Amino acid sequence: MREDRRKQNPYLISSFNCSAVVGVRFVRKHVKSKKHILKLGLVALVSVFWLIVRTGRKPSRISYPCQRAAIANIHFFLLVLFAPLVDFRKLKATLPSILNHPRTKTFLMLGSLILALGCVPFTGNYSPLSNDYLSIPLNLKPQNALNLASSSDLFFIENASGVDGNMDAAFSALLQLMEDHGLFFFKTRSQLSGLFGKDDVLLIKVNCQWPERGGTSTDFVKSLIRKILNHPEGFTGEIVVADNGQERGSLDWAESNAFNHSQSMKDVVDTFSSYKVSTWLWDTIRSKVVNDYDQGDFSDGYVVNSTQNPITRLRVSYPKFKTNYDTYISFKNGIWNNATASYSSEKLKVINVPVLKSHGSYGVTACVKHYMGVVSQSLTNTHSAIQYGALGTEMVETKFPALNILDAIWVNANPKESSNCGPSTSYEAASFTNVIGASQDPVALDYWASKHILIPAAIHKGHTAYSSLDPDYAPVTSGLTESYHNYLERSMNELKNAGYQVTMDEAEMNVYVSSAFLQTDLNKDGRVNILDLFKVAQAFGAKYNETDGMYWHDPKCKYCPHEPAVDIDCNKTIDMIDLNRVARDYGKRAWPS
Ligand SMILES: [Ca+2]
Ligand SMILES: [Ca+2]
Repeated sequence: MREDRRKQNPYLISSFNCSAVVGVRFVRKHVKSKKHILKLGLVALVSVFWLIVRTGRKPSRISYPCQRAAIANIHFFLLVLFAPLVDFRKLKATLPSILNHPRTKTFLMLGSLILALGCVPFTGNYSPLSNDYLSIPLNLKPQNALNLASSSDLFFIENASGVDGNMDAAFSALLQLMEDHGLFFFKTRSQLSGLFGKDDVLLIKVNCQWPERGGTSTDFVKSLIRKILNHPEGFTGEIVVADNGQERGSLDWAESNAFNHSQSMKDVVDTFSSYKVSTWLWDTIRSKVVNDYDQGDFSDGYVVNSTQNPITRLRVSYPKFKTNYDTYISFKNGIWNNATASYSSEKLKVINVPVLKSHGSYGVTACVKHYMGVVSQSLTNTHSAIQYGALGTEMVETKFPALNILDAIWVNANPKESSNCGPSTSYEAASFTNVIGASQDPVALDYWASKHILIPAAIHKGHTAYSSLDPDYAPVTSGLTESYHNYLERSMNELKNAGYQVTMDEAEMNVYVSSAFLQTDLNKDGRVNILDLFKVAQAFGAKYNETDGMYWHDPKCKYCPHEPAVDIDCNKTIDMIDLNRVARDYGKRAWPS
């Protein structure tokens, strides 16, 4: 009997010291026990008292760890009290009586008190990510360049996807990380070195050639556009989302790379209808040769060089086109002003946003190979010249990207040595690495991402032969046209010769890594709050299962299995340590809103 009681008693609550908060097994069961609720209520009451006494007239003290633990106690009590509310079927039936119940009044009283203290409001959705969204552990390591004189800066954001694939937090984290190291996304009156001014024309070069996971994530592009439109001086410029899928492209795929598969690039653009945001599918002009605007030609089409580069065998080609908002864009020369009959090169900025994936002819495709969607294949047959470094020439001779932002959220990590190698990538073949990376150096970004994201993902998938993905491996793996190493190095040489800072040497790379969400923000709503405590409570006592990598109760509960992310200290059990970690961070948010 005593044994049973001990088993049922989940409240390993210490008093209001820093480390202790609460211990539970199943939240729902608690509600049945008035005695337990009384105990919790007592702790909550003492916590309230503690908060008032210790915080006094200094609200800043609310962020102290002890205060946070006290707030967590209070919230946990409220959570246990109102656990039935999580079950909406029950809610419907019990709502009228709940509202009149003394507990409700207590809840409102305590809630008001907490709000009055200015601590943690009850916000956010309880919308956990599904099991498909368990990212591959990568352990990206920051590093400092040994050779500072000619180094490239790389920025990576792990844990990038939020609720329903939302990438807003990832972009906030990315811009903050860049800014912390001297690269400013926004050009403003006070930050003239920033990349993008409020009235610039931004061309977001996406990959539109493939459905499913083969194209750039539309969640990613949505948050990128949202971020640009939030220019601190108010955005008055224009955004064009464009690509040449070389006959097979679409900016309106029914099966897109997105949390909601039906969200196409066009759907994303349509949500910003109060701004000048549009799409342009260059497939439609891929075979039409035109002259540029300064030659008096105003039709949309491709400008093609008459001569070929002797080293890389490229005949440079680039699109020129009028946008939905009557802006004349020459991909090489910039924005054409008809009144002054001149170009503004500086006003056009290219953001290069490829997907990181394996490639059946060239091993890996990312930032450099992505310029294959700038050229016209039908007019120049550039694809066969990639091996000589042609796309390096294309970047030099047309418009070099102001910034490359690599979509490594879902990657194709199946090497040439296996089946399912890219560039086409089905939902099933992709790996969820959940990272975005950015750099002004497309070569360094490609090099580092393939080595530290793509190869680990390939290993995680069980591949043992993956030299086709290796940026240091010069021999040509069977079936490839050229090795990844060789085409990347030849492209790099073209860029280097033109004076760009590019490198394939890790000793010349500064790598900065951050995360979109705090580790303890388990439901990824941007704040460590009661919903995160709830996740730990729900999984409390569950243990790691070697077979599926998930956490299970024995016997399994209604909510089994539980996400590995809840085991914050990775000791293979969801326990007091995890609860304590959440309590310690209680009220924190990763990025200022
Ligand atoms: Ca949260
Ligand atoms: Ca643990």
